[in-house]
Amino acid sequence: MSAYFLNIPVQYEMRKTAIALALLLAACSASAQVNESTPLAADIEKPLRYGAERLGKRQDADMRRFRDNRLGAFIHWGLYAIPGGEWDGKVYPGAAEWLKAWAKVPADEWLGLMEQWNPVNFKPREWADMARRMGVKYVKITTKHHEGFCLWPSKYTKYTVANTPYKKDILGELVKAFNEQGIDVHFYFSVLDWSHPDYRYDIKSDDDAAAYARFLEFTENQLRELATNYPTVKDFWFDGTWDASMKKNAWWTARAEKMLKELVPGVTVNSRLRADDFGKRHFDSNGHLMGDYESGYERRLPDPVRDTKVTRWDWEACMTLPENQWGYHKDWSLSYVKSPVEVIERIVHAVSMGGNMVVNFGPQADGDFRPEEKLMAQEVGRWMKRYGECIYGCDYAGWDKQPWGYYTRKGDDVYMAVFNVPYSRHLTVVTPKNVKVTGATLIGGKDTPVTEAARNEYLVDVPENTPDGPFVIKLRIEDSSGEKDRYRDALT
Ligand code: H76
Repeated sequence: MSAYFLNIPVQYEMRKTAIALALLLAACSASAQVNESTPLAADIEKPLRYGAERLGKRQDADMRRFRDNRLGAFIHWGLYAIPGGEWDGKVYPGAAEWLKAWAKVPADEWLGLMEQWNPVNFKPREWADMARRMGVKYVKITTKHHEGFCLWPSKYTKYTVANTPYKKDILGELVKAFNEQGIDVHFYFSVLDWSHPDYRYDIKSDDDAAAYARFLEFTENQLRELATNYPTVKDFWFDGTWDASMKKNAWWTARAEKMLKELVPGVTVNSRLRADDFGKRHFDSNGHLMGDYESGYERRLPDPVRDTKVTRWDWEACMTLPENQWGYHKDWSLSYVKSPVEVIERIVHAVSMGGNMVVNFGPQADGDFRPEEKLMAQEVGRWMKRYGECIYGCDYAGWDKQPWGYYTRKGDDVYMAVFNVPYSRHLTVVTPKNVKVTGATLIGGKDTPVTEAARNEYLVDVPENTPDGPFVIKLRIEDSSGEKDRYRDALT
């Protein structure tokens, strides 16, 4: 059996053993000269206390569920929804949830917005209905964004929903409503907290160190509170972890992840939380992913041709409809706003490269959604209802990208999600060696002819009477390579 079929941890162990042996031999040899078999420094893994805990993808049931869900929604809801990008009569074009920073509003003045927090049109069951109809399998909710205002009644700060006219536990109501619809709830949590006097951007003195130590204890308390009070939470998605203070306290990031995993068995955690001994983030100093999935693709996606390395790990991207508005902003005319088809394309693009896609909503201060988001949810839902089988549980197909769109794959089913119809009305498919295309069917429609144009090259006719917009063709294939494991390898 070649090393190709061994899973990564085994390879890693073997490599470590080989390195140790080589080092031992080098040390024992009387003339310890540098020669060809002497390992180069670059080949030796740096010992790390706070590096990756695992090599390769997690393959337990909770991780598979996270992965198979594929489509999620983000909800950015906080005090920033009240001013909606406008402060003292001036509209700031930057991200609405950062308005406090753009307009240089002092923390106490900003938190004074709590007196106006009274979302009279907030109907959690309608939110959950909308999410279900859109076809999302999970929702990531901002428990606390950078401003520090908590959507749950945290006992560790006074800046929470409990101390607003609304009073009720928004997070609790949402968890209940989404879970009742079978939708998983993930918690967004910002470590960066503009409301807390002990937060530090960097540690430059003993005083800073003492303050930040108190801050980390506060943060840990809040995380324990969330994990304990809402035990159905499936994921923690950390943000606001990029400051020097956090990089200098990498030990804490490893500890927080460990604590959450002890409190909530199976819970997943994004790479953005983590830093290693050298302050290296997401991937440790040996190049191994920390946390359970990579979370760096924010408002962008990996290139389908150049960046196929992302298929080696789990990852999740997130996107906004405008260029960069997460919280509610009253004026969406200030930037490009994506159409529902563009959202669909990004969902397919992510899945075609083995990733998840999370589409953002920034609810209004009254608890309702703006019309653009309602329309988008409806259009995406309509598409997902017909073509969702090329999304849920699907993965990277490993076939060469073609200009008409994207492949996804589930076992032996290969899907073609077609976004561009060529003038020829023939869709080129180039298969790997030993894989034949034997038929093609429009999802929700009829079979469409396939012609073999050359060895491993097929022309799939654009089906007659395709509906408007992107459509999906399911291919029947014959794989005579006897190496199905190769695909399984690409799909894991
Ligand atoms: C920068 C930044 C934050 N990360 C995104 C997910 C939003 O929460 C944005 O405010």
